[in-house]
Amino acid sequence: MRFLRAFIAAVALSLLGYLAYLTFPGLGYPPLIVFGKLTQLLGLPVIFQFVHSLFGLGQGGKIFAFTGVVLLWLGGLSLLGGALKPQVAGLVTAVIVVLLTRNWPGVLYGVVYGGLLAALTHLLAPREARRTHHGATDHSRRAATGWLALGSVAVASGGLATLYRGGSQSRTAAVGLKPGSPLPGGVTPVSEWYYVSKNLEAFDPKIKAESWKLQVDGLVRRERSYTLPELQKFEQVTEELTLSCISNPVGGPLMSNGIWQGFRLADLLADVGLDRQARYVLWEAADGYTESLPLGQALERDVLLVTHLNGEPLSPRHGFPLRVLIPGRYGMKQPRWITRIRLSATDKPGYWVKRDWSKTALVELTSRIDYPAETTPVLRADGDTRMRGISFFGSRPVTRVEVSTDGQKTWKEAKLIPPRSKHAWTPWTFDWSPTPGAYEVAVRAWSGTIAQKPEEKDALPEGATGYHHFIVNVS
Ligand SMILES: Nc1nc2c(c(=O)[nH]1)N[C@H]1C(S)=C(S)[C@@H](COP(=O)(O)O)O[C@H]1N2
Ligand SMILES: [Mo]
Repeated sequence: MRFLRAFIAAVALSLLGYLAYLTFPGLGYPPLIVFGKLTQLLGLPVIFQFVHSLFGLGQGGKIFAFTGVVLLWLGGLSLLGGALKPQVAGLVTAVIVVLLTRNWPGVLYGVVYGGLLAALTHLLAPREARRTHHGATDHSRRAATGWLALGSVAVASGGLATLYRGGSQSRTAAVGLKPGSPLPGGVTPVSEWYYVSKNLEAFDPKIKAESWKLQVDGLVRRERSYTLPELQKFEQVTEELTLSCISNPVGGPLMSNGIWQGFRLADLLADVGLDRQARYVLWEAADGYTESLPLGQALERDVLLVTHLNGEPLSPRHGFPLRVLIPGRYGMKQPRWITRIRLSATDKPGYWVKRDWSKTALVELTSRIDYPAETTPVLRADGDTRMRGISFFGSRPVTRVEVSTDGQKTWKEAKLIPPRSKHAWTPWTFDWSPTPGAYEVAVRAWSGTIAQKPEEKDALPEGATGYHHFIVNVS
């Protein structure tokens, strides 16, 4: 009973704390802080491999980890609240939360938790017990009612604040592709676009255009910040470009192709002027993600800062309001939700680089069979047997694709569909007329004399290599 009571108080405390965090992000949120520490571990190669072997790709492992943190947090608080007097439990909670958040308002957690515990103790006490200590009960009942009233006011205002925040995201008009107009072939709709984040999705930054600014500073002539409308003075550029996650296995789903719109980083850097000592561009994002790029590479004309994907402003999950695009690199080199660009004389390794992933993250030549799909590898001999897929090598051209349908004994050339941009993947088709039976299909590509690497290598640390191959059953 004591522990159930404490559990209810702990849940209420967590909800209040979360609403307070939504309203005042500066306060921090203890379960999130613990989770943040944990995801740093999740990024470590050994643990990363292990978690992915258990949960597959994508966010599954993170959701599991976050659930664990929440249970630990609620369980710990329930133990405290169940075993100790409300005042003492409140005091211990205050100390823990202040240490976690490194923020004095954390004391409030202790006060609210102690109050909730005291209030619930009273409300859930048996009637006889109340009657025997009449004088004291009246007093503590009033106190309990006060605590509950205060709690509901906090919940209500937090809820209103959340609604307000959700509704007020204003966006700039779409340029380039008209919104809702059909996408050219091979372009991935935003709704199907792959998604990878160091954060749990619910805690990705949700940025309001009005309060967002891009700070450009460090070794520049004129430090300054830009609002979103101010960035529109730069010449607008539209580019089709394929993005792939470095942890995508050969044939995997973490690769998409889109039409991006934005402006050149070089134009922005010219606007602030560069100091002679500047050697590196250091990016910072609203979620604490960091990355870097040597200045020489950053000044190339196809390094973009983009505001739109497929004719729409970036969605919150894909980086609203501004993300970096560096052709030829895996996604990890290209921060979303950027808030600051700092010019520096020295390098500062990025978020994943510090966790032993590739420093340059140059994409490997890779090929994927999309039809028949590896997940439903069945075909009808009298149906559609035309194989389809893509090959991709960053900004380098794919010049030849070969398909095998006999377990890599013989190979035949596939037909390439020329890409509209040198940064986009190359779609291909392959016609065959199989009779019923089982076939091991495979694909490989060339870029001039460079052949796709046949060695089956894991994504860590430089990106996966090997041929995409699986068995297809033809009926
Ligand atoms: N701020 C920030 N930017 C980020 C990341 C992140 O966690 N935070 N993840 C990177 C990684 S690993 C990839 S693969 C791409 C994924 O972008 P997408 O989810 O829009 O496809 O974003 C990159 N940029
Ligand atoms: Mo990634």
